[in-house]
Amino acid sequence: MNIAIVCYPTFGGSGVLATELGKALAEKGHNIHFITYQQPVRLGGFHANIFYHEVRVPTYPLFDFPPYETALAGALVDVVNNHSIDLMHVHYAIPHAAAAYMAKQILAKQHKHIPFITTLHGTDITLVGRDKTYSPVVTFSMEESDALTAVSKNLKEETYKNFTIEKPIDVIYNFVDVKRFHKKPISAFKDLIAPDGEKIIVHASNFRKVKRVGDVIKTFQLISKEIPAKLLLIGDGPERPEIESMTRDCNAKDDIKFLGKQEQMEDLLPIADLFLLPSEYESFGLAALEAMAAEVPVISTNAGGLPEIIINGNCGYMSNVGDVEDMSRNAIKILKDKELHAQFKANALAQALKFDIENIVPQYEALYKRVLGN
Ligand code: GMT
Repeated sequence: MNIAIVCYPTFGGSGVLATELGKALAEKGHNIHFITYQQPVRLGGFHANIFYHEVRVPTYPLFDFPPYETALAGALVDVVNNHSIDLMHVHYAIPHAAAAYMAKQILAKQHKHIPFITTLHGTDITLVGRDKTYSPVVTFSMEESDALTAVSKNLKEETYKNFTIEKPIDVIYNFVDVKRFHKKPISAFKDLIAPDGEKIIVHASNFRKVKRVGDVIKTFQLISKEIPAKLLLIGDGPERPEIESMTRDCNAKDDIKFLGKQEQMEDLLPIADLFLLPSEYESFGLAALEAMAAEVPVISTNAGGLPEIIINGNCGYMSNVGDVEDMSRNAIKILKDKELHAQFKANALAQALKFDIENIVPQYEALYKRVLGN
């Protein structure tokens, strides 16, 4: 199949998932055309079946806001016409689903019937998509999608709760390429971070409010009172200055390192002993799944779709949002008990395997065939 994929090219989970899906489909022989405003971060090197089309947004002095959605719809029409695209798959509803709808209508006038699939990822539904300004367009473009998918059962429920739509939603869970993450830790790197054998705790996110990174620092402070530990914070985003200043004022400041945005998560995660994800909401929690694939137990909240991914008391523990005492107690329990830690690590890997790329990508291929009527 020739498939056009639209996503955010940045470090967010939806862009990561869309890029990994495109790469996996290309490996299976499909031709994948990424249409984004910059090269997706996880795209990596050359692949004969992968094409990248940059959306250019011409500006004009009249435009206070360059019309990205119009530029994207135009780019979709161009790519479909010139590369015999069979279907469009857009990730994150805003504004991608509306642009795909527009492209579909333009192509229909040219007697080309090209379906589009919208994959809902999380904040496009639970936060920004619910905004009164966006909601009518999101509702319409979800309803007009030829198929609609959500990355967890929880996100499907949230969609029906927040929007008046009739459209059936297929749940296709996010996935991870377990082989890529299940590596031996790089010992020189581990020694550099934790020279005296301290436990290594990792958090990775886009540092938005919904991630509650402040709770990572609070939980870590409580942990480090009991166990020598180091905290690695991976990622960047609007809350980072606030978190940096909170860190400067805390006792454990010398044990906390900000690594910024990192592409090679598969090299970093294996050195971790524990992954912290205290989010207010996660539709899925792809970062936690990648940690589990690297055999790292997860301490998280029980919000959104996280209970669909993490088995409480088996490969991690889940607490109520904001309960940093409980999160630190659970973390200490795992880190202090060598046998329990080893068991949780093995369980994390076993659980990640359920979401392995090999189990999930065929579900997208089956959906594509269904939408194309094959
Ligand atoms: O908030 C983020 O992490 C970014 C956001 C995105 O769409 O880029 O992530 C959402 O999609 C991910 C991939 O499906 C999910 O794993 C995240 O849980 C989800 N984030 C939220 O629901 C807050």
